[in-house]
Amino acid sequence: MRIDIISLFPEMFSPLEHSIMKRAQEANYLQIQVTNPRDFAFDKHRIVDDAPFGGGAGMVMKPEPIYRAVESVTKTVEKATRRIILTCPGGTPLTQAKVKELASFEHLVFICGHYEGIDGRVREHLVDEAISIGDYVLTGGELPAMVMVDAVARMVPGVLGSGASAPEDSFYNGLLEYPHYTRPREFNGWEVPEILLSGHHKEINRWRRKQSLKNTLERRPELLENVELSAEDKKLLVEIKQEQAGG
Ligand code: 4GS
Repeated sequence: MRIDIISLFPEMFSPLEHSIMKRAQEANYLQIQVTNPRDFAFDKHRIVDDAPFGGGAGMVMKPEPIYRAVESVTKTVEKATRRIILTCPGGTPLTQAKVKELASFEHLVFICGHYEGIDGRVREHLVDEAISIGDYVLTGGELPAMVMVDAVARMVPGVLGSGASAPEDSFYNGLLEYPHYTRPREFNGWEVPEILLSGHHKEINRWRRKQSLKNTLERRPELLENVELSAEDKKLLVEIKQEQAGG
């Protein structure tokens, strides 16, 4: 997958040069490039923002440098299925379902807003979709772009390596995760659940599924409404509710 990021602050993307994202790029599962719209501002002072028409505080990012920056990264990628995304609080909320959808494209372009915002014509004419990472306001679209790139990248085959854990994590199956434990068996008097030491894989899987259902029921019950529960899941939920009622 190829990912292009359009940002006035390319240095902010250094987290992508570490750990899994670094390895994924080195192994060529991902090609990520950051393009600065300032390089496409052709006036003497390379101006990328201006005061808003109609007045008001703050500056607005001009459309032409962003338009040219996007053109420069789209014309070099041939015949790719592509999505041009604006990171913006008014966009579609980011969910794991949305992440999976984005992961099906060959080329993603993220436009990061900064200052008060971007000239409205960018969203109206250039962008395929605006996406938000949550109902709060940040200083720029760089962190949201990084969140989206990270979440999408780990869905790309190969990125997580051979011990691929994407199918098991939170939200992949619509539920929260079960807890994980490692050595030592006892620490500070705190013990790991006995069942995990038993070697009974069927029982362990049942216990994990039950913990997953329990965490979801207790912390995010609304998620259960959108999950297909098996007969076994329903039995486990009855057990959980009985245990809760029993104190
Ligand atoms: C978000 C968000 C955001 C909005 C960018 C104010 C600078 C800022 N982008 N999800 N201007 N939440 N963007 O807060 O995506």
